Amino acid sequence: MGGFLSIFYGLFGQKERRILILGLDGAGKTTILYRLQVGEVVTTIPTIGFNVETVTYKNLKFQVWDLGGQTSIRPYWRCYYSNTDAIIYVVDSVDRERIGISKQELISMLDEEELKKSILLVFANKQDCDQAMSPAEIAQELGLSKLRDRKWQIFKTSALKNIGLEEAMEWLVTTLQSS
Ligand SMILES: Nc1nc2c(ncn2[C@@H]2O[C@H](COP(=O)(O)OP(=O)(O)OP(=O)(O)O)[C@@H](O)[C@H]2O)c(=O)[nH]1
Ligand SMILES: [Mg+2]
Repeated sequence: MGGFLSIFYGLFGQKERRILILGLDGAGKTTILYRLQVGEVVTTIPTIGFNVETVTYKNLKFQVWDLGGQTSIRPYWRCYYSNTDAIIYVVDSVDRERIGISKQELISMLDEEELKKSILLVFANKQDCDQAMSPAEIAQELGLSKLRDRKWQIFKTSALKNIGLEEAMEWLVTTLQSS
């Protein structure tokens, strides 16, 4: 019985879920990755390429990919799309000027066949800043209410002050388990 159980858990229990963290450069993706992994704020430099780490939350293992968000790197995002369980799309809530570009990148990404079944979490990040747009404003700007056939949720986050990340992971775990 013990042997059977361990084979069972080996096959199913420890399956790593694949998460992509995407968003424009400077939105806070790498800061979020390491906040999730080591629970601390690390000093980052702009990501050229990617970072990948294993994050464990509530006995679930996640393989989390953080991709560089600079204009010249965005065309490579699609190389990482296959088998993605969830996308964390990070928005710099202070960056009003580029919210339209952020929307375009989000919409073209969600159009991709390989991501049709991926869950979407939008992080309205940098909420510790005075000038931050509210999650409602960001949801409106990104046109989230128009999304069809997609499980999505927006979260108010600050990677710097550790706001909202726990709540987002909780929603992710619940949503993954119910799908
Ligand atoms: N105030 C504030 N600053 C943040 C927050 N999250 C990240 N930052 C800062 O934003 C800057 C960019 O953060 P990164 O995590 O490197 O951004 P990125 O999205 O990985 O950027 P690329 O790798 O270029 O795509 C850094 O100076 C971070 O300290 C936050 O919640 N609040
Ligand atoms: Mg980065």
